[in-house]
Amino acid sequence: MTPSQTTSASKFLSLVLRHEPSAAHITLDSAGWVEVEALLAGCAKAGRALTRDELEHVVVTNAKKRFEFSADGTRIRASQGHSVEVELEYAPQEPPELLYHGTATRFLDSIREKGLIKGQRHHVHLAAETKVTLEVGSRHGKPLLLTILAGEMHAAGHVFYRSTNGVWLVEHVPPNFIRLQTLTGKKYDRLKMDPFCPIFCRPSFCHSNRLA
Ligand code: HQG
Repeated sequence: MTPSQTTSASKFLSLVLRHEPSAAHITLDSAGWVEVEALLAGCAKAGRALTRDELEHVVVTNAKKRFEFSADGTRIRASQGHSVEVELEYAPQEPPELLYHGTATRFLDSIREKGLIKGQRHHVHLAAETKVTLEVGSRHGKPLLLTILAGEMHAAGHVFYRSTNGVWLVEHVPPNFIRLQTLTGKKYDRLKMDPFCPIFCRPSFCHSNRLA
């Protein structure tokens, strides 16, 4: 498979396994799983034929590890990101002190008022690092990095889950647990060059930028 064929197949699988199983003539079980055989047959029927080897290639090479096989290899599901009703059955976990969320500046007023809400998805998605988080934000407009005081939230009783592919999931983030970092011009360029962001993600910086 060429890289563009792999990306195209991955996008179709995201659609089918997270949002619209009927696009490949399949149904998901209550935890989001489908038999691999049924998926391959459904993809063929939808004019998006894929061999088992190609499916494995898409799953293994996916940078965000969006899909997972069951232990016996007979079933497949998306690890997170669903809009269809599924219960992923992750166990609650204690999060690190700080987590990050990438969003766009145009959402800030609403986030200031309501906190982070899950919208169409089952959870608000948070990340343990900033680089991918910023890319996620830039899908929606001018990117904005929010630091989430996850340790404080957890201590206050909020329940966190971690998906198989390392995404932190939570029902809601109230505004008082969000710290703001504005990334424009030079700062943003510098951050892009340094994925570990040693300067702009210091807790002291984050804590000085209270959102509420
Ligand atoms: C924003 C990627 C207004 C929120 C990533 C985001 C992620 C608010 C947008 C996954 C708001 C929702 C999810 C409020 C939140 N008012 N806007 N109160 N609260 N928002 O696509 O987090 O590539 O549903 O900040 O890695 O962008 O799909 O969520 O900008 O894990 O595998 O509303 O997508 O993974 O957008 O992305 P989305 P997201 P994949």
